[in-house]
Amino acid sequence: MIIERLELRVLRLPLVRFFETSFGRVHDRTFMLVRADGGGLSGWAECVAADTPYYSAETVETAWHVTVGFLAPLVVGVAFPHPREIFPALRRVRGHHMAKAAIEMAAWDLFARQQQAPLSAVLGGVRARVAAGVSIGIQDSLDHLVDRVGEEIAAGYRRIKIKVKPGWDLAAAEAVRHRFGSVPLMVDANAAYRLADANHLAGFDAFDLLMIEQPLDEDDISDHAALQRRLATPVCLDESICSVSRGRDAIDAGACRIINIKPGRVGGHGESIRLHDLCASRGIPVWHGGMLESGIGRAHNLHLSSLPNFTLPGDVAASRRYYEPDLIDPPIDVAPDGTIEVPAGAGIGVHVVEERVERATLRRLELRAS
Ligand code: OSB
Ligand code: MG
Repeated sequence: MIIERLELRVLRLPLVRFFETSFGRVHDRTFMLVRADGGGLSGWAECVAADTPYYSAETVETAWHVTVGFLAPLVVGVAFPHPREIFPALRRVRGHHMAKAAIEMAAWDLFARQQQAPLSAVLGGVRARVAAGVSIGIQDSLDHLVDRVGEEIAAGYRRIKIKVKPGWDLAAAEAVRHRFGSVPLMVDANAAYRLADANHLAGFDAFDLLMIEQPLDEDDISDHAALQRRLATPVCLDESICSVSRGRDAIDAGACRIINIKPGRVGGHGESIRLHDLCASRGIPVWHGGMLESGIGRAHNLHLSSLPNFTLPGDVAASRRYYEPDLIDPPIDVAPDGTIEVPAGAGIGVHVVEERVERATLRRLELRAS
């Protein structure tokens, strides 16, 4: 395959509802969108870097800078036998996995469309529907939180995740447990704690949680291992798993019992498959994370979630929870049984509404082989 032309855009979409994590509240999402053209077809993907360096060091601006200056020249006009060859070809550029993933994933979509196959089939997926969970942000009060959780359970979601931070943690988990009994529940701290908080975090053990996600800093693999030894609740890592080899180190160290896979964080679909396979071989269940994606990134996530070791419900929810309208038509929806269909058409299998893309665009650039 050859990417003859790459189109980059920066888009801004308002969120249906604000989303708050331990690092702050957001009301909209600014992100880079990539379109890769080749052989008369187009592949699409979005870069999950945000406009702030709070979840990860990468931002929209670093992704734009690195893509335009360093990544695009390594891929545009270059023949690749398969999209899995792209990530290794970008090795000269250190880090910047979210920027690399956006190009790589657009290439996978283009490749699958050229094969006239759904992306899931090309990735090695085995499921036509995937189990959906939701991630519920920090709310203004525990009453609001309980109301929000109730709405999502009524919509059919199979697992509830609530965001926590110091000052909004044990009482939030307790309120949800108390009101909704045995609902599958987990918490995500987005690195808001220190190992010195281990006794406090052990308080979560009283609530029979599926897992606690990323309690400590991204770099703290050995601290996570020490924390896991003190908790009955399984630790799941998100931010820390910034590459396949970091995933292997975390498993070897006993830093987690579960891993959240986000293709943007590890460098795309090829690296996600390698991480998925590694986890399967080590008996570590995985689930698919979310980054408030538009329908384009969301569709990619559904295809990847159809791989066999995604045995836990992911943060792959209906588009209407995030953007209305979304960039795609029809939107992605959840069935009353809490599953979402993996789109069956070629590539990511969703229709991108180009007028909506155009309307949300803040900046645009076209790159061709020189
Ligand atoms: O930590 O999983 C996270 C959103 C933005 C950045 C980080 C995270 C999240 C979510 C939301 O939890 C998942 C989603 O609904 O897309
Ligand atoms: Mg997380």
